[in-house]
Amino acid sequence: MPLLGLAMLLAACAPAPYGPVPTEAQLRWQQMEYNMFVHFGPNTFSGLEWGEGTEPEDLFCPTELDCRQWAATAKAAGMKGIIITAKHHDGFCLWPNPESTHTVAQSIWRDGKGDVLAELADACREYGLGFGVYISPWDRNDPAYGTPEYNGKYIRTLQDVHGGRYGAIFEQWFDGACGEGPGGKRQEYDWPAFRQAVRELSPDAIMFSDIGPGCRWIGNERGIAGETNWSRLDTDGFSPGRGAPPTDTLNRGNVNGAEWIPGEADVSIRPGWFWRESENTRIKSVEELADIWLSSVGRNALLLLNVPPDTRGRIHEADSLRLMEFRDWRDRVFGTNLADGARIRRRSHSWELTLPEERLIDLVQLQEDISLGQRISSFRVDVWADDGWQLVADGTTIGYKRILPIDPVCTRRLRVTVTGALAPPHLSGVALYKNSPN
Ligand code: FUL
Repeated sequence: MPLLGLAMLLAACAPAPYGPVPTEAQLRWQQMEYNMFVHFGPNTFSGLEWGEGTEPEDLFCPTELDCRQWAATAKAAGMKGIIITAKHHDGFCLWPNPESTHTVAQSIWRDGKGDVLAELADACREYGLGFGVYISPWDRNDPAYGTPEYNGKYIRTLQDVHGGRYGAIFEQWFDGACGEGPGGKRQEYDWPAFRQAVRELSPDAIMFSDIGPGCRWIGNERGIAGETNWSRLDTDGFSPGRGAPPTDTLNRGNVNGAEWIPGEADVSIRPGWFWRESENTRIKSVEELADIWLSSVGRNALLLLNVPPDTRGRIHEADSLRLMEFRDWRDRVFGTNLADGARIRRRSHSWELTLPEERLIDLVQLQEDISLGQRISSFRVDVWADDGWQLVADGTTIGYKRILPIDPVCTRRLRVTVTGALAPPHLSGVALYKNSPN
């Protein structure tokens, strides 16, 4: 049976949904797989990672801002969306936020008439990319920070961005950081009200935070999801930031978690989140990015790769070159599915593939139909060698996508066996690839 038949057979007899399942928006989000994170603001010009909030507005002055170049780069890199730091912890707003006096409107840039969000939202529309925003609740500039008044200002800030003038927003990034404001005080964040404000205006926006509700932080800033990674999480009694679940829980999810909250793995292509001249030569290699890919997208997470624009307001040549080299790697490896033309036989909980001829493989990709929930808790992969099955990989979760590196093996027959599942397993895809160049 050809591969088309394989997908059909794998999907035959769809079982009933089990446990929490993704919303349509979460399903679409998961399928994006790979998005661009953009850290841009006064820190781009000061070299700081966390601005003090006292920087003069005129510090922000990109000489050749070109959001179309960011979008063109993201598109060519194979990304599906861009999330920008509309407001980082220093409080500076990249749009003329009426709630703040620390914005592009008070800066010398374009005589105070500029709006980075408008320019980026337009560019994303033009290139068919999703447009998302990071709006930091922690604000080191706002004098009201640390008082009840601030929560209202923050909510109106969210409403200003989500109110429609930038079109649809696919993701709202809530950073959990909660440091001191200008008065030395910390804020008690009103998370339910923050979420409510976004939900009312952007019902389809995926809300990121340590505990969702749309997607969760993966527990580190290295882009590495757990080998076991459930898209389910228990959030009762937890809050974003200091009240978050332990990072290893965020990394792996909860096997019987009450809510569907898949993981998002954020990492920077450079050592820092913001651009610095001195880091132009410290961009992650294709090998490092490939490892990150296999450990994020390949472990049931979405990869959010930060590519910070420089003081011109352009993505630096060195970063875009690396993004294209990384895309070449993915095209080379994932462009040819070596399971093409395979015959498949299903026996109880195993799927046996017979390839048209012996093929050299070193990556096995498995997928579950997550629209029915995440069900598989353990599996093994064997290949036929000489006169018996030989184990080449085993693991726990699969989820939307699992890519398993294996020692290179030349084989015609491969078997995937589900050895543990919370409910009848439902594999939706098996693909085979070769990464090593020989
Ligand atoms: C962190 C922030 O403190 C960093 O500056 C950066 O924005 C990162 C993505 O999230 O919590």
